Amino acid sequence: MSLLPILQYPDERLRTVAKEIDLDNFDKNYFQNLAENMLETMYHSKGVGLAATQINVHQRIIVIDVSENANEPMILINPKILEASAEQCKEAEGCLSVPGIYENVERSSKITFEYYDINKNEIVQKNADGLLAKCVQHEIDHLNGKVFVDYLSQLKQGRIKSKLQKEQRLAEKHNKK
Ligand code: GNR
Ligand code: NI
Repeated sequence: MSLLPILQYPDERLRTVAKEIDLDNFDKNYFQNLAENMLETMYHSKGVGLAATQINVHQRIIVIDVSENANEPMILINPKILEASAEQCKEAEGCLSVPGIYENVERSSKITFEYYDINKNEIVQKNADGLLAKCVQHEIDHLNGKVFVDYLSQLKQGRIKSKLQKEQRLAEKHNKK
């Protein structure tokens, strides 16, 4: 297992739209290994989700664990939202690609989604609300090249960009010495 580096906003590679994974030529070992490394990276960073986009792999796979004890990992291949409630809820979100920033984002409060389950070898359908619903929407956004910051005002986006670029320059300088 290995920790993978996470792309940091405003890295343009976060804008890449991920490719559908071909289930007819499915390399189970490759994706099992990738998912395990993604989970290790997510748990290490205390996140509840991670999309492949964030580790610069542009295929439609995400991992999620919203359980209390961080012991219920989910691996979702080709996740798709089938239904999203008109009812919205507005709550603070964070992102491992946007460290230290927490802002309110409006999302559908309930969703129906489907994905290919790597263990069951079949497509499964689920309903979700609460944190899981938010997380699935947040991760699928990543696969579509979208980051939660995109929902904020231009003013806030600009401030967040400057703050993170400044932090990244400082970290780079430090790493060289
Ligand atoms: O760890 C995370 N917490 C979180 C909180 C509210 C809504 C979405 C998330 S996902 C985020 C991890 C992450 O960046 N996933 O892409
Ligand atoms: Ni994120």
